[in-house]
Amino acid sequence: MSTEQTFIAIKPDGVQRGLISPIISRFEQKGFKLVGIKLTQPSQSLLEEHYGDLKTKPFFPGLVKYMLSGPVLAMVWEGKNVVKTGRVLLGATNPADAVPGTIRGDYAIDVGRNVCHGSDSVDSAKKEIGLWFKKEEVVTYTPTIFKWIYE
Ligand code: IDP
Ligand code: MG
Repeated sequence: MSTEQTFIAIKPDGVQRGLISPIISRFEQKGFKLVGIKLTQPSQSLLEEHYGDLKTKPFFPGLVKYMLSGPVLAMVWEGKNVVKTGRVLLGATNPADAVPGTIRGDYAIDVGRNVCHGSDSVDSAKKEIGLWFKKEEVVTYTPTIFKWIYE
């Protein structure tokens, strides 16, 4: 059984717009396992570290302000290829390029209000999970339906 994990977050606009349940549903219905979840107001320093790679981008101050504008639903999802497939479920960064059927394709218009975040590699997932979650906040269990999801 794959224990690959990814960090998925519903950004402040997604929380404010009532998109928590439809976004969670897509990951649940796909067959991925939820192993960590919390509604949290991230600090500026956490966000600056989370988006550290984008520090030099012109949109960085606006991105941090956007992410500070309200609570974020932080989650850890687990399963086979969950990092890559999680990004497919989210859709392209710019919702204008995100195909219908993806979260950003269905629920967003502007890149600066793209409702969700997903780790872009297994390494960044590990880093992000460590940043947003304490070790004891991520659980281990085996769903009884797994034999109907994995061959
Ligand atoms: P990702 O979220 O799909 O991984 P990144 O390139 O890592 O995309 O950018 C992080 C976030 O920064 C995006 O999700 C989006 O909210 C924001 N962002 C990226 N590019 C732009 C831009 O050109 N203008 C405004 N915000 C942007
Ligand atoms: Mg990214």
